[in-house]
Amino acid sequence: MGHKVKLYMFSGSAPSLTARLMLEHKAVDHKAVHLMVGPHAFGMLGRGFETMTVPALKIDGRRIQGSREISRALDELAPQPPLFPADPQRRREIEDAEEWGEELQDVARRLVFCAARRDPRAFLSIYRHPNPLMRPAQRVSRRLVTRLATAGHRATDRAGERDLARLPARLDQIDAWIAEGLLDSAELNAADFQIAPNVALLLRFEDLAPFIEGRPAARFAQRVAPEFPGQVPPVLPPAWLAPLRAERGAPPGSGPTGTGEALQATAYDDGHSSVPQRPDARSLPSWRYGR
Ligand SMILES: N[C@@H](CCC(=O)N[C@@H](CS)C(=O)NCC(=O)O)C(=O)O
Repeated sequence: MGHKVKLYMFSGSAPSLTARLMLEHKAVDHKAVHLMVGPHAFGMLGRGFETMTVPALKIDGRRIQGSREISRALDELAPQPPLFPADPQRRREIEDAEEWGEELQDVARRLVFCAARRDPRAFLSIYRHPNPLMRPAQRVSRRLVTRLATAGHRATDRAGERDLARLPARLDQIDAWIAEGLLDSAELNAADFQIAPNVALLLRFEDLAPFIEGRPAARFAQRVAPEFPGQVPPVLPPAWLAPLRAERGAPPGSGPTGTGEALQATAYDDGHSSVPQRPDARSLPSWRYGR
C-alpha cells in the first residue's frame, strides 16, 4: 500500500490499544510512537494535533485524533476487513455501541486515577513505559500527572464510586451484546475493538477482576485484547465495591477476595491517601507492579 502511518500512544491507554488492535487487524504497517503519560500532552500539541489526547494517527502527514475517528479513517485506508458493516441499520448499531464504549473508556480511566491516588504501584504499573530509561521520570512525575489527570478527566472519588455502582449494568450490556452477536462475532468490528480493551483494563484491577471473570465480557476481552499491561493492587475502598458484591448476591462486606473486612475509606481527592490497605495488598510482590 505504501502509506506512512504513525500511531501516537502510551502504554496503559485503553483507546491507544483500540487503535493498535485495529491497525493490526487490518495488517496496516505502522510505527508506534510511545509517549510518556503526562508530558505526552505537550508532545501532541507540539506535533500539531488539535487536542492533547492519544490515540492519534498520522497517515502520510494527515492527522487523525481519537479512537472513533481512527476506526473510520482505517476503513477508508484499508477497507478489508471492514470495521463497520455495509448494512446501514447494522452500521448504526455498531456506531452506537462504539460510542457507548467510549464512555466505558472514561469509566476505566477514572478508576485508574482513583487507584493511582491511593497507591503509586497502580500508576507505575499501568503506565509503565516500555523504555526502562523513561521510568525514573515516570516515578518523579507520577504524583503531579495523577493530580492533573484527575482534574482533566474529572476522576474524582465521587465519580469513581458512581462508576462502580453502574458497572454491573454496563457489564450486563456487554454480555447482552455478545449474546445478540453485535460483539464477539466471527468478524470483529469497531465496537469490539473499542469496548474490549476497557474490559481488559478493568480486569487488571485486583478489586474488580473477581466480579468480571466468568462473564462472557471477560472471555471477549481475553479474545480481543489479551494483553493489557499492568496490575492494580486492591486499593479501592471496599464500600465502593458493595454494588458489585450485591449483584453477585453476597452480603456487603464479604468480598470475593475473602478478606471480608469493612475498612473505612479515609482517602479523598487531595491525593493523600490514608486508606487502610488490605493485608494481601502489602504482601504482593512488587515486580507485579513495575516498581
Ligand atoms: N475518548 C478519546 C480518548 C481521549 C483520552 O482521554 N485519552 C487519554 C489517554 S487514555 C489521554 O490522552 N489523556 C490525556 C489528556 O487528556 O491530556 C478517544 O477515544 O480517543
